[in-house]
Amino acid sequence: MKSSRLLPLRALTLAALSLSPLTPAFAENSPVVGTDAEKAAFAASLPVEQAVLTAAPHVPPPITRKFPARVVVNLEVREVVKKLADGVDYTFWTFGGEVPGLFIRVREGDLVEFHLHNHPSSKLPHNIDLHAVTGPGGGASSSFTAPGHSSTFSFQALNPGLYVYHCATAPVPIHVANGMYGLILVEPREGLRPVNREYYVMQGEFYTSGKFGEEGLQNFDTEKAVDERPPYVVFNGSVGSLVGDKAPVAKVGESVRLYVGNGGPNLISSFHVIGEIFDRVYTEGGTRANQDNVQTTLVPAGGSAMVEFFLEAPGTYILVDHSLFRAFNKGALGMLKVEGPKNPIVYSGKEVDEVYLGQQSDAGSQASQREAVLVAKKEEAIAANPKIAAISQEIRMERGKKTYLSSCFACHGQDGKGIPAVFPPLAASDYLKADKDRAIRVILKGLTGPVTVNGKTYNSAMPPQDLTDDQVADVLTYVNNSWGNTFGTVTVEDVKRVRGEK
Ligand code: HEC
Ligand SMILES: [Cu+2]
Repeated sequence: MKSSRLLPLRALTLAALSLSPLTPAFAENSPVVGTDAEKAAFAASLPVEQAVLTAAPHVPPPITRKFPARVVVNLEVREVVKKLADGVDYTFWTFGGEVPGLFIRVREGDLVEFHLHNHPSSKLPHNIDLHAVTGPGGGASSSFTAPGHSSTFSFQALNPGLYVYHCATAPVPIHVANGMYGLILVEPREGLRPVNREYYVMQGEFYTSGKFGEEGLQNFDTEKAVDERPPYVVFNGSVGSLVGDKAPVAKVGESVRLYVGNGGPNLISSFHVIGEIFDRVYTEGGTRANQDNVQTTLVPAGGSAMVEFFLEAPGTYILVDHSLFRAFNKGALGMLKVEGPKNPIVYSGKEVDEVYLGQQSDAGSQASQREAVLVAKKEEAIAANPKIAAISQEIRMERGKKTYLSSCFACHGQDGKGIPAVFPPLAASDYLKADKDRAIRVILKGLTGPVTVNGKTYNSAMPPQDLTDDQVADVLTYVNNSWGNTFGTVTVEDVKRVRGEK
């Protein structure tokens, strides 16, 4: 913190309050020491603004305000199952449903009114420790929030810089290891140097019970975490999050600033962009560009860096943790795609992604093809095994029943008998039995106009049902095989085919 801001300004503040509380001049000289009442008056004197929060790799727009505001941040904690890699799922604990958590951007001197919401579906309490906070715990104890509750606290962003925030609920390392971190940028009063593009990249490791690439929902492995042996080291929460279509883009002749964070919980990142040199680095996320012409910058666990570079030549630039097995074997690899005219003087042309990734991507695609064949074989084997088939059918029926009870039951009734003259029956329905595809269409698109079921005409309307392909297959399989119906199974492939119809 800056010592100049420690002067007690209470007298000045009170004088200003009684005058014109909204003048920016007053607000810039906000109180450093004050009572609750003075704090409330200070808060009331500031213009209020809702913070724009963005999911990586996006960054909220630069702040153009020349005076402080009361910035309201609403951040929701959610525990969600998401993709960690192709075929690999993980239960992430998140700030805003994303790993890393949503990017927060405020200005030096802002009063940040923080609302932390913990979604009712969460299993655990969570909180937030923002490294941008001056105060014990960085907000942690004020924001401890049980599932289905919200906490509010406020802090003044005294020090500009790029800060990590994270959950600090015990056991803290597990909350962080499950994805509970993100970045908050406190822009200096005078703003940052203007650039054409800004992106948000944050590294973190995941300690899965399975090896890298082992399919299915993975559990957290405490032993690997304690030993610092992560199967995954990734940017932005998953392998491939910044690759291919998802790669951030820029153009030749543009300047780029990357806000690089490292959630850890254990490893230090040797952040490097293959094919670029950082013109400027703000080491450790401080506000002074303290080094020019840097190849690789260290980003500590629980720390950050800002790097800026100008793009002279088109092509694909590869973002890595230069601890290279992490990049090529554990996922810490992203891309920046730069379009524009060739610049043969600066670079002759052969593209870096072919040089570096060619063999790997060939091997990768061969492996993918082989894998697809094997997965198909596995499915065949499963389908041919009557015992597994019977269990799968039972699972489908139970899932279908759940969907039925939440989506259909209100109209068609628990016993599928419907209501005479209003809702047609599904039990023993000749209409349902006659045409499987038509039944799928009814669910996807709804049904209106006269329809005859078991000799009786209904002329009403069924709204389209907003269900996934799986849910449609499950619910129709359930309906087709309940209440005495034996109308056969509906598969996901059936639903996909019908959904694809013109
Ligand atoms: C809001 C009430 C409503 C809901 C919810 C609803 N339906 Fe219907 N459904 C109807 C009505 C009304 C019709 C007849 C439409 C008409 O008269 O054209 C119908 C017709 C049908 C038919 C064709 C006629 C028959 O009896 O065989 C099927 C099959 C069907 N619904 C299945 C479902 C399934 C499965 C769900 C849940 C995923 C569902 N419906 C949800 C009201 C509903
Ligand atoms: Cu937590």
